[in-house]
Amino acid sequence: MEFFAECADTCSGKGPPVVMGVLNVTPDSFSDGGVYLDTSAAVDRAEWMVDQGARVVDVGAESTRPGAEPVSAREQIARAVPVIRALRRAHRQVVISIDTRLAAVADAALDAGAELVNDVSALRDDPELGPMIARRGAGVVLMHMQGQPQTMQTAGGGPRYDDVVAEVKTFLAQRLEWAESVGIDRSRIVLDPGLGFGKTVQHNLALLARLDEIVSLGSPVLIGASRKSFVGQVTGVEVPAERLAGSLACAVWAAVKGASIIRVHDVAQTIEALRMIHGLRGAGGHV
Ligand code: HH2
Repeated sequence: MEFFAECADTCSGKGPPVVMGVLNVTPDSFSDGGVYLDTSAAVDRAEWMVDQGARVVDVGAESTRPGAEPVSAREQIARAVPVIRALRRAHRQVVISIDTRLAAVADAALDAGAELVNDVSALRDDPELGPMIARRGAGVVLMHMQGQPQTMQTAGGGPRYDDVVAEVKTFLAQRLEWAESVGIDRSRIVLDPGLGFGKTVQHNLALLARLDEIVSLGSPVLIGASRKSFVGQVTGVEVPAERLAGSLACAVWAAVKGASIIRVHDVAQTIEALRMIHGLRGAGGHV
């Protein structure tokens, strides 16, 4: 089935959410920085995630963790494009997403075989990116972020909202409208509240707790909670790679609340948990 039709199905509860595997080809990502910087290690990791059932592989060549420095387009292309090209050659079915805020990087990634652009700035950082995605008929993830990665957790004494869920919802509705106005087909737009991006632990928890309010916008919603620091703070697990149980709890919760795509580092375990939830739903379970 075509990927975006699949996402629409998960929106209506017909299928379990799709799993997006994280592939960071960076030296400094918060949980796996430096591990997949080498192209062949990255391709092996991507193939492994596809074998485990990842429907999407999200290739990122710039860390957006709090405090991260921007990476030039040239460097992002050098890191990501060989991996995308090799993965596309090996797997025809997998959807490849490029995690970038820059049009030049997205353009090169689409040439190499990507079809989805995951932009944590929701098309605000590079004015060329939206029109380019429209021209090429690609899909886009529009994510909410307060501030910029370098300072988003610290500027002005820390993240602040009157009602985080209402404000994120309004922002996403406005960016959705803007993306459509530059010619991106609505059926190819995914929304993401951006857990951990300019948010305190309480803000992240509120967004998950009231996720149905974001889902009510009617577009597929992506949730990326995997291994994030708010999961560590709630569960008391310090090491990111050891935050599996908390990450699974978030994935299951997001599925129950109507998320369509779950972005994770631990693909096999997440798929297992989501299948269980889907089975319970099919048997008439209500949460
Ligand atoms: N989270 C991260 C990066 N990109 N994109 C979307 N749409 N949603 C997210 O929640 C999201 C994202 C951060 O996670 P990770 O890629 O593991 O870390 P880093 O940014 O340090 O590379």
